[in-house]
Amino acid sequence: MKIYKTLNGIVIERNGDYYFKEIMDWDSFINTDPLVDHIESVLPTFKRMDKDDFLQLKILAPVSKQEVWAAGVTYLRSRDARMEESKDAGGGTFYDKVYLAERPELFFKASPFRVVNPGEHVRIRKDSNWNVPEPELTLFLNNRGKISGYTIGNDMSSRSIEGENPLYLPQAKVYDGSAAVGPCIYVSRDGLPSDTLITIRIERKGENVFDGQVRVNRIKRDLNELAEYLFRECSFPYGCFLMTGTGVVPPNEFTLQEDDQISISIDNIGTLKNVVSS
Ligand code: DO4
Ligand code: MG
Repeated sequence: MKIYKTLNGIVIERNGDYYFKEIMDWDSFINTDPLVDHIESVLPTFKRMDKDDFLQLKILAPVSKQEVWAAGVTYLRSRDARMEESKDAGGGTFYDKVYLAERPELFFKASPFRVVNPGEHVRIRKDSNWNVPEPELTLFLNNRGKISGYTIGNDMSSRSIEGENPLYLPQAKVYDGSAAVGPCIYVSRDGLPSDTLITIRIERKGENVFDGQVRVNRIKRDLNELAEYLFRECSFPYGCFLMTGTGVVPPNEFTLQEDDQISISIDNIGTLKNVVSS
């Protein structure tokens, strides 16, 4: 099942059918545990709607009061790319070490205010000349720290700023329009299959300029372990979103440009589309 936050209320998609309710308390709704059982029990109080009507609704990022966090260097491809971009700054070994370390890299990515809705503009920094999207499976962790659903995240990043000095990570990662999340929260009793595919396409003036993909089972870390580390010394009364790291990095000569269209798809969840602006 998929849960959409829209301007008018909540939509549940189940087996291709759409159900709507004007519920405004998103935070309580998504923190009910177990979420799948809650949705099943309240679905009869929702009104069935046509797909065409659903497509007219303004879909928002599934974020209300939740912080967005991110894990880094969880795939080999990310480790290699960071080691390369930071070699002149002497940062290379940090990434190698964190890839192998017991403690994962976790960083604060965005307050809700900085999260961009599906279809809207993600940004590249004006003081950065090397910018990439990072397509990431994103967990919804409820206020008990349990993985309760899955969505798609784009961890927009400045490679020039992070590469100059790893201590610049917050500036490379956190700025207005640096995170997109959505289009829904996917919930399932069985979680996600381990061979779930993440794909990304970047289009420029109607042409594909980058295509990449990775399967979730290439990740080095267990998803529950990432959640456990995040909740060790942080509480999240409304739950939180955790981007789980990128396994796709465009070649070094690639940088995003204004008006590029980014589409990130993950099996079972859907596609998150955004346009780039500066
Ligand atoms: O270490 C820096 C950030 C890495 C990251 O965002 C990723 O691997 O996805
Ligand atoms: Mg990332």
